[in-house]
Amino acid sequence: MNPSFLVLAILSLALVPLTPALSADTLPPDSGDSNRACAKTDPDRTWSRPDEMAIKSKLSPEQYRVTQEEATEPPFRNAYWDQHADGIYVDVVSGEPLFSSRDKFDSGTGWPSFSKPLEPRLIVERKDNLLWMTRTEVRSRFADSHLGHVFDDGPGPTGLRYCLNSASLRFIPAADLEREGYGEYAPLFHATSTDSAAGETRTAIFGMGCFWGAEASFCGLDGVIKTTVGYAGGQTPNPSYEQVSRDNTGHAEVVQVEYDPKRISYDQLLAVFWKQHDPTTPNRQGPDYGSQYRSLILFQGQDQEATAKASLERRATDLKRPIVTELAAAGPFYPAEGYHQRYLEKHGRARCNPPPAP
Ligand code: MHO
Repeated sequence: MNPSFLVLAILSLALVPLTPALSADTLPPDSGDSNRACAKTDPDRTWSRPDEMAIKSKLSPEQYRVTQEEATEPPFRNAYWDQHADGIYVDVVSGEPLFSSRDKFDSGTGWPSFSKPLEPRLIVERKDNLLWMTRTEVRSRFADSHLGHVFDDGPGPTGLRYCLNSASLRFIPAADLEREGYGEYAPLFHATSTDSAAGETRTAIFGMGCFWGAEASFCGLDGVIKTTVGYAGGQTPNPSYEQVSRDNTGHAEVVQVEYDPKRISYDQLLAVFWKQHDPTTPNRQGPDYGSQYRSLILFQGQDQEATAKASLERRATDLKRPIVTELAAAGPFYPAEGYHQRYLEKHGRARCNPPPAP
């Protein structure tokens, strides 16, 4: 690249105004294998940086210059600046998962731009002073690839713009995540399920405090096809964990349980729900306070509503204090960030909080 082009490229990378239109959040239908979703994931997954020879032979000259020599590829003439498909972006050298299409937005810069990393632990930030300005370089943790820079003029809620080089990345389409060994990210792209009787499976949504534990209560039960943690019951579209934890989105931390009603009934799921949390503490589960931790049943369809009401009445007769569980019709469900999915499994823990007193 000639030097004047490089200066132009870097200046536009820093200065081009944003068009903060988030990429469409329409999610494709589930791709299939019904047993995969509750599979255990490796809690301490690592990636490796191949040796110099292997890196050289694996990468194109441009990929090499960008990842190994901190070059910047030209805007608009790169693979992913205008790509909107659902999937994740991994390091081209090591395969470590870095960004998600759910956080990709059209920055107008000609480089792929994201409002947040998929796995913050895999992103290393470093100040650089190239070209008379201080910028924050972003690199991958294991491969130590140069990826691009992060600026603070991005869209909400993070306000960040991770401006990346396509040459540092490999895109894995949502439909290939399982096959490529990134199955834990597949829930990010599952359809938001408020359409109850669409197929042979149904979904149930429960809020019962910290969603890590809520998910662990259902994941693995016979007849439970898949669990996904997320946010529901409030107003803010597409909220982040940080937003929800501020207790003003109206959302609760919830688990969405996809189940096969021939193998496990909604009533049986409700029995687990009552047993695994304390439905008598308003906006609180153990040490976790705030409306995001409220006890909540979001029913889908009249049959779930009737079953939930009857189940609540039965449970009330067993408890000394009144049940404060909110029952409401399900609205949109927003899957949580990848690192919250099957969190306790990944961290070798069984539950968030001590079990409720019987
Ligand atoms: N007290 C818990 C809450 C996490 S849950 C995902 C913790 O921070 O460990 O809200």
